[in-house]
Amino acid sequence: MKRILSGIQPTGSINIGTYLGSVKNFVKLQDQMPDYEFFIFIADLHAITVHKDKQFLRTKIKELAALYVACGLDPEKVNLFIQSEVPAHSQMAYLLQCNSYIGELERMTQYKDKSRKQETGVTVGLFTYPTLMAGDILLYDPEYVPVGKDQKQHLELARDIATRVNNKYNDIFTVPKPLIAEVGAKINSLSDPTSKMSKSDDNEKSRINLLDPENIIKKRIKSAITDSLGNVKYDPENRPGISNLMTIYHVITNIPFESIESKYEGLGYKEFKEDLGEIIYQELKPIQERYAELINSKELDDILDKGRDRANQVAYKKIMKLNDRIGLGRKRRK
Ligand code: ATP
Ligand code: LTN
Repeated sequence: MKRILSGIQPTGSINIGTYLGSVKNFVKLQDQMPDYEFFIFIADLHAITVHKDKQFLRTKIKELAALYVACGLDPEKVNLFIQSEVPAHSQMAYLLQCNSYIGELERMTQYKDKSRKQETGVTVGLFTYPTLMAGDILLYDPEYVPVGKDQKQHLELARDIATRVNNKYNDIFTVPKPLIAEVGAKINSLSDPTSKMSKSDDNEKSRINLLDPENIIKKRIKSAITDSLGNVKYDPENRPGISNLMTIYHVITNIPFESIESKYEGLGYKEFKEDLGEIIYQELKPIQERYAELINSKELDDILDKGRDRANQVAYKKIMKLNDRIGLGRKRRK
């Protein structure tokens, strides 16, 4: 069976950017592509490339798993698991590091950005992060990897590494293709609409988290940066603020941009923002209700156990096969 795989970091609460750009797309895909086996995991090993408090990390891992299911991921269709519970991920990262070059990792823009922002020492883990990510992917031979635009460069590196290892060790990996959602692929910050809405932004006003209460959701939209022109018009180049809000509106409701423009013609931002606040709240309400049921439930643990067991089954096989091809250990008796 062909496969699809993606991961998400438990570095903070999920915001509507990640939800609209990644999670929602995933929920759609699981229904649109019934011929594929889905793997989705919580990338906790990725989260520790920058130091995290133990309690914070534990809480976020569980929260993320519950949120995924609350957002509509169907455990019958998707293997949901926690990365560190499948040891092959760390093993594969090492094997791929021995097939990657310092120069190509130095070119990764996310590494350049994140290492620049780092006040204390930059860890080797932050540097080798893309090889861990390549390993996450190549272990499962997925045909497609749904990601946001910001992960495209990492995915290209994974493809390069796969091709290199294939040439060296006789076609062991499927070369994965990115699957990038057309609109909604990038939701920007509410306080700086030229940069991505991110969970690691220090400014809380820059985002709406999936578990935010109604009053916060509406407050954040009300205070979102727009411009002084005052008319609702989609023009991402020249008017990033209002266009970003319209993108959120469009991705949730499926209403085309032109129809949104005509709906608010002659009205100011106030009406538009009030409606958008309500639209977001209505979208998040059922998710929050389901989350409350799941967070401390046995149901959630059972889902994660099942996902872990299936992932281990596939990943262990691949690691053993690669070890063999490289010539590590003793030759396996088949
Ligand atoms: P950080 O900002 O801390 O690096 P993040 O907010 O980008 O994290 P991730 O866990 O790295 O979140 O991303 C999970 C997935 O969601 C990725 O595929 C990413 O591309 C996508 N994604 C994250 N933020 C957005 C956004 N604002 N718009 C669209 N997609 C997003
Ligand atoms: N690096 C990604 C998360 C991630 C991932 C993956 C995505 C880790 N491993 C494998 C797709 C496939 C991020 O920061 N969004």
